[in-house]
Amino acid sequence: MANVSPSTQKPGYGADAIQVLKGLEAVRRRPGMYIGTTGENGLHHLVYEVVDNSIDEALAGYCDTISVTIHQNDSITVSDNGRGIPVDIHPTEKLPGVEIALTTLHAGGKFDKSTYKVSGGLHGVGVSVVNALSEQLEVIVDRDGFRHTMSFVRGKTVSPLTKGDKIKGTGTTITFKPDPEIFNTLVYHYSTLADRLRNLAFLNGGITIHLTDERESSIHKDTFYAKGGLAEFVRYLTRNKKVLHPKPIAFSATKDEVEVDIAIQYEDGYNENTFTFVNNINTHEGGTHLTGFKSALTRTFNDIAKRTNALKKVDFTLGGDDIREGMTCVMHVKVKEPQFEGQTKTKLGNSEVEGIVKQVVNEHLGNFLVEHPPVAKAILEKAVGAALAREAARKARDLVRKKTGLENAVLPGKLADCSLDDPALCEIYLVEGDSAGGSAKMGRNRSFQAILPLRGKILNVERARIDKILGNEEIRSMITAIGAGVKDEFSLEDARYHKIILMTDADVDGAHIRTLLLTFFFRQMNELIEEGYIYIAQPPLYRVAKGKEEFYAYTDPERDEYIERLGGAEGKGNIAIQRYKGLGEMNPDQLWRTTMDPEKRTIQRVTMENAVEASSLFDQLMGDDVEPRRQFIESNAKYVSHLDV
Ligand code: 0RA
Repeated sequence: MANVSPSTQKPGYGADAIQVLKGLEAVRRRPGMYIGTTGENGLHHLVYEVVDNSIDEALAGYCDTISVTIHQNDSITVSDNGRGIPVDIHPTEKLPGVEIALTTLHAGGKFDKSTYKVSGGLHGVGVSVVNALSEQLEVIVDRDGFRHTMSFVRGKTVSPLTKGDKIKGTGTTITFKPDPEIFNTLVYHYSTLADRLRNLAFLNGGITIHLTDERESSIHKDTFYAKGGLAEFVRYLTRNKKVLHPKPIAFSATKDEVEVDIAIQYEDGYNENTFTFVNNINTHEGGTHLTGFKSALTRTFNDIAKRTNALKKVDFTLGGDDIREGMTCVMHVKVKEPQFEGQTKTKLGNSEVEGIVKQVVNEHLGNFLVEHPPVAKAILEKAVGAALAREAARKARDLVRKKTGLENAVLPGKLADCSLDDPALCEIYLVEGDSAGGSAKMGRNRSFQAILPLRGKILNVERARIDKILGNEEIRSMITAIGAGVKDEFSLEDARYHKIILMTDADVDGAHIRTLLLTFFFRQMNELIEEGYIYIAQPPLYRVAKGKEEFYAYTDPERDEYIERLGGAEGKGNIAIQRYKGLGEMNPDQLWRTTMDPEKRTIQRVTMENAVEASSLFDQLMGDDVEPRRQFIESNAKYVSHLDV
């Protein structure tokens, strides 16, 4: 439009009208100032801007249906069944209301100061901006018994308001075609519009919003409607999740003219999803409403926890993150004069809102939880679990930190470390029992072999919370010795050994301990298994000897073979057969020769062919059912594949 001087445009227009044209020209010159970008976002923003006006009309109580249509030529129609934009001549502007609305920046308040604009789009610019950035725009107003039409080209009136046929209903229909001189794309994404309109339907319960796409040969349409508003919103967002309580927690209140709407749904996952809106605008960057919500949520749950003694298991208060684990929340706040701040102007700045949201949450959430003890209990249990896990993660981090700091000082006392410090050359034997541990310490090659004796049965990590796992002495020793941390803090590069060899007795107890250790590594240091760092030692089951000749047998057939080789059956010809019930029955030299000497030993590398299946298998095996566990212990070869080293 830069080719036409506004002042020569339309003779007869007053000074105000000239101002108007200058205003819209400014929009065309710097569209980014008004709609952010001239790319996809800006293009879609045009639709939101128009729809927001209809939403305002709906919120004022005069409209319940809005339709959006994407046409084949990339134009968009937005229509509503509201009162219709006023068509009478404005007393001071001397122009029809609808013309002012479409040609004046921030026109909304100019002729209707009493209605407060709740919606109004991201930049609150109004439909005149859409008009300025459209190659063509046509408005139809059904009002006062007649259909009125008017059209514009790039913001300029090309056909003045015309009163047409008699009509019964009321409403406004705006059709616009985004200007290709302005936008570098004209292609609307159905799903982008659908997401926004769905949000609007959820945020403004009771409004029916239709979306139709005429561009495809088969017309695509959706209708969005939510009677229950935000409660339905969170239910929709958690539709594929396992929820902790059947009905969302939802409440609304108005304080000092600030309207607060909140719905909360907990599910059994570990993520937090909080969406906040102010006057229908998604406040991605948060702000005072979110701050108020978070602090009140934390306080309310801690209060309830204290009152119901839910924290007896933990000696600390629940943190905000703990309470928000598995939470999906939508908050919608309506503020008369919102101040938007931040990089993308999506952060609420109004300081008074923080206290208001806090009060509303304290009161309503507090009451809800008191009135619904099972819901409170389920959420608190989840939060306590999260708190314990967080504490455990901290402990694990400390362990790693200590290790990198004063290494020798904090290595477990029971560890007999090796002298080399290249992890690729080093191995650690985790040995069942102190006596076998003692033999292993004496029999080893101390340059590259470390020994950590483990006393008795280690904790079943499958059935314990992370804090308990890390509170276990034997487990802590292992973590410290290995030096790579656990879970999220695990880092393979910090592993002090590239071979971690489990050495347990060849009996049921030994098999059980081995399973417990494998479960621990699987859950807490999975990468060690994935990278093939975990091995199982193969101590012999028998010693077959005659005079100075001796053989170690690892299986029954092997034993029989050696017996035969030495000339006969047991008892004949002074053949001595010893069955090892435990590692402790071997002296250090025997243990070295049979089980630890890399030249002679056989060790099995533990592999996980399918971690997901392995996970559920561990779950079954280490769970409460005794039978599968017994079977597993008898044949846990499933987990290991043979590897000669
Ligand atoms: C100002 C005053 C009145 C209605 C509207 C604006 C209005 C604007 C839009 C934009 C899209 N749809 C709309 N519907 C209504 C009402 C004035 C009156 O009737 O008293």
